[in-house]
Amino acid sequence: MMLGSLRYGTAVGLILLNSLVHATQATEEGIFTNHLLVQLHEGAHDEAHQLATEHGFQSSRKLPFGEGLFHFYPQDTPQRRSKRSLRHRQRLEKDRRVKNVLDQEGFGRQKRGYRSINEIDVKITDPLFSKQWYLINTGQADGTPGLDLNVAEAWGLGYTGRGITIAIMDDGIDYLHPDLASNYNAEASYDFSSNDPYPYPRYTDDWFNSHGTRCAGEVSAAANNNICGVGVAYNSKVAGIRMLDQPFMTDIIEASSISHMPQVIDIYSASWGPTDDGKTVDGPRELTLQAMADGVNKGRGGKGSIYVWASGDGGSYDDCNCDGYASSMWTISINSAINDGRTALYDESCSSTLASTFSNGRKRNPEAGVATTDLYGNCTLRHSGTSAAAPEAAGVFALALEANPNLTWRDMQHLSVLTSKRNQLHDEVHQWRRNGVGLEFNHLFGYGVLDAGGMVKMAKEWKTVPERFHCVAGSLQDVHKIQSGDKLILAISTDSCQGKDNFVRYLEHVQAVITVNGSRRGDLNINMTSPMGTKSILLSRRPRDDDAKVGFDKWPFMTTQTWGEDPRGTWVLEVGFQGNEPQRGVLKEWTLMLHGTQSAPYIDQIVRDYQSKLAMSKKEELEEELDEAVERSLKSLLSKN
Ligand SMILES: *[C@@H]1O[C@H](CO)[C@@H](O)[C@H](O)[C@H]1NC(C)=O
Ligand SMILES: *[C@@H]1O[C@H](CO)[C@@H](O)[C@H](O)[C@H]1NC(C)=O
Ligand SMILES: *[C@@H]1O[C@H](CO)[C@@H](O)[C@H](O)[C@H]1NC(C)=O
Ligand SMILES: *[C@@H]1O[C@H](CO)[C@@H](O)[C@H](O)[C@H]1NC(C)=O
Ligand SMILES: [Ca+2]
Ligand SMILES: [Ca+2]
Repeated sequence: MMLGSLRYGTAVGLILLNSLVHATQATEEGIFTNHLLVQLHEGAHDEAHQLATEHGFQSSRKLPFGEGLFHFYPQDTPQRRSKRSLRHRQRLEKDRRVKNVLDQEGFGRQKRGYRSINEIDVKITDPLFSKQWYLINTGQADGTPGLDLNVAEAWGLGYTGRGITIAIMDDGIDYLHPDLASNYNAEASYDFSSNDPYPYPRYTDDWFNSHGTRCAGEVSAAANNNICGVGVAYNSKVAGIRMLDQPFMTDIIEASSISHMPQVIDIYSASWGPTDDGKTVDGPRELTLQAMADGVNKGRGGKGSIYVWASGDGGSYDDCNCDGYASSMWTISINSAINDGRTALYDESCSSTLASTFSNGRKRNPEAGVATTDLYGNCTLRHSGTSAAAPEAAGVFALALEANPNLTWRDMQHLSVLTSKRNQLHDEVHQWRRNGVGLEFNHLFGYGVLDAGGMVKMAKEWKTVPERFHCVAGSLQDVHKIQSGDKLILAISTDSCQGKDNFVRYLEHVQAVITVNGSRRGDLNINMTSPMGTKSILLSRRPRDDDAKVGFDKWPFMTTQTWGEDPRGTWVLEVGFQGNEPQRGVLKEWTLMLHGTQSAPYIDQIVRDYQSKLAMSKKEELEEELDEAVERSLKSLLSKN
């Protein structure tokens, strides 16, 4: 590692100067080994071995650097000692052949990406804690060690969600559960399914309504009460918003839920959406859209409600850009990885996903699921789906909000982009790529897995990002025919409203509002490439979607993949059909909407980001990659500003 080798080089230089100042300073914990660094006078080099054995060492080894430096090593293996062996050393120092003697201090270096649970200083005794591999992954249930939310680091810094309220919008919460009761925020809870203040789940024999209770435990289950496990933010408050348990959803119920007590509730977690049947295209209706807009603009005293959304369980047959909740700019859409870093079989991919957390493994191992609270005071090891992933993210965001309550809804997205990690995530279908400012992303996992430690550290020092602007970069409204084997390619050249008040120079979200139909909607496939060369797959093939009438009507496809880029230049849209049968269709509109800032979002903090990225990384290679990525984005931010 860079730091280690630097320090080593310095130490040798100091010895040659006969200065011991720094060397002793580094001995923080007073660990002395029985290895000595011995400098011999010229002419005595050949006698090193003899000298070593005379003084009780096993042998000596000439070091390839420095002048006349030898390593005197002992008979036994290195040991931790709290006292120097002074007698040995003094005898050696008095020998006329010896010019200088220096103890070798012992210090810690850890293999990156691996931590033993014993090395992590978390004092949690709850019975299921060791099964919560998504919190601390030591390889339980055949998982990959180190592949976790890195909550231990955030907890170690003192952040446990204190003072933050997360609402679980779901089928209710068993608020009498002994692991949830102490963290339950009754005032902020409500039952919109039956219009009363008690969102208790309705009983069914098959425990169908256990979803909300399981999600609540992932966020706010209490620590050290000897019950189940712990939540990601185990000192946070959890509110229950029961809204899924009635025959039909209505716009009023949705809108009421996501706008419930926005000055008390900080984070709303939703693990639901339009049917994941691979053929539905649906999103929030009028009231709900208005409620969301109000939430991000006025919630939390104007800093904005944080909406966390599960990206969907439709698997490779679905595309979460067809889910208007997950693909909204106002929600943070979260996908899931399993405990060995692969995608879950039910994961949908799309360009609007921002980051990922964890859900149950593909393996049969019964402990590879998500351990959490269950109905009627029970615990479970089997919570699953992207349903399980969104509350974990809500918990991580609660930790970040505790670290810095000033974070806006956009700050939270920027922090997610900057601190999420590729770690050991592996998508067999889509490559990891870098966008035009060097940020690494994946079409399914977004910017990677959330890193609670990295997030709270960056959150603590974070300065609110500059004002957001919106620019309509262009709108093509001519009718274009599309048919199989002959894809349509369109271009919009834009200056991104430069010279106007609403100039957007550094991108956050990009929306492509598209009206298109086809003889088979599911065979449609749309890509969009930014001026800096980042291709977002706006719509993948959905083999089960056989709509031949409705198509997409002014549908806002969204991408987060061009985050930080300069939008000026030519955007290219490619529309085609995939699949075996010949299809035809018509595109009637492509409107390109750019959202972002005029001034560089991280100009005040990018240097610090650069350092914390290095400090936070778990693997050396990752550090180097991030190093380059941040350097590149720094360069581009500076040169183009
Ligand atoms: C749930 O808890 C109740 C009460 O402690 C217990 O009787 C029951 O067996 C548990 N059910 C399951 C499925 O674990
Ligand atoms: C939050 O904002 C207030 C007012 O601007 C400021 O005094 C405080 O230091 C900020 N807190 C953090 C953690 O940045
Ligand atoms: C698509 O829209 C065009 C123009 O409105 C219409 O003529 C055509 O029939 C539609 N095609 C399908 C498959 O619905
Ligand atoms: C979109 O991109 C994907 C992945 O690179 C590619 O397989 C597909 O053919 C592209 N589709 C169009 C219409 O360009
Ligand atoms: Ca507990
Ligand atoms: Ca879906």
